Amino acid sequence: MKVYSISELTEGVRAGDKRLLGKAITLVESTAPTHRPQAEELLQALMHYTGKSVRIGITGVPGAGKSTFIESFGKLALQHGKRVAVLAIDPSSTRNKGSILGDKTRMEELSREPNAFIRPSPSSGILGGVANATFESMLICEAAGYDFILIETVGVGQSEVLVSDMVDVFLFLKIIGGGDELQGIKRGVMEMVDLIFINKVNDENRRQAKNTKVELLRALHFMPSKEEKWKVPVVLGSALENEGLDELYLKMQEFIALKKASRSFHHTRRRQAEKRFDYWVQQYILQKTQSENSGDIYNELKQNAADFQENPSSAAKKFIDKFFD
Ligand SMILES: Nc1nc2c(ncn2[C@@H]2O[C@H](COP(=O)(O)OP(=O)(O)OP(=O)(O)O)[C@@H](O)[C@H]2O)c(=O)[nH]1
Ligand SMILES: [Mg+2]
Repeated sequence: MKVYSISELTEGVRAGDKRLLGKAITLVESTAPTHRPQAEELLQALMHYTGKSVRIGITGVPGAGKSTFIESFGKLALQHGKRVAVLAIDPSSTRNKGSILGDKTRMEELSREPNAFIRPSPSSGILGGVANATFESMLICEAAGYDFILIETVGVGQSEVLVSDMVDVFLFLKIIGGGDELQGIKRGVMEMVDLIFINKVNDENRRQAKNTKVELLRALHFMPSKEEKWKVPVVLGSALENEGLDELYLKMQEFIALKKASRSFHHTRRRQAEKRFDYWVQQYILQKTQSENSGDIYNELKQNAADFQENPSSAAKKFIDKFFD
């Protein structure tokens, strides 16, 4: 297998070469510490070309239709002359029974489009790690000139928080009926969301969908608004039948325009970058503290904690004090 230099990867990404784009993403996804310096070099080289896309997070319970939605919405965006990249976060390892395969077929048409790029979720790593890899993959896609980055996440556990911390627009895909309560109009999600799409609406359930919309709007009314002057819209439609997507597209454009005008678009990104910085400070401190020259004392104190001889936080404090001495 050919090993590419960073300048080859950088140029490939900038030229929109999908194969090299894929390689570049593989590099930042790597959990091997030896790959990290190259990843840093690549990200730094691409830095000036990032930031120009709109980053869109899509959440919803398994089966809500996120992938189908992305396929339809992505094609719509292409019609509007946009280039579209799709990334996925799937933090639950129990769910790897073919969701990638499924997504490939579900986004089949989109994946064949020259102006679209689809990357399945990284399959391993801890929660923060996966999310971080997605963040960096997103930057690389931006440098490759994609206008929209769509991030699919499963609406379970922490993943929504992680995604909402890296996007400009957060979309909640909801389905009516069938264990609706389970998909929890979780308060947390409602506070994060910018747009809601009720999916799989058809003639039989339209009335029910409208009721759900009223309920959602009522619930939203009592939520603190994330964006001043923005009332979270609830759009009815069907990703499969291509219904309601034009309306959603317009609402999204409206939201982005508003966010840009109020400067919150910029400010949110600044806050997100600060969080990434803190994340990496922790990562690198951890890495350094585990490096060979501090390894003994690190292992010794960790052992003490494991043996219940020292309180874990006290042992950690002792280690850090020694380390930064
Ligand atoms: N009738 C109908 N079916 C839909 C619609 N959208 C999606 N589906 C179907 O719902 C099923 C699940 O769709 P996906 O797009 O895979 O859902 P997902 O949210 O990506 O699922 P996970 O990735 O597994 O969490 C598929 O069989 C779709 O064909 C819709 O608007 N109407
Ligand atoms: Mg999916």
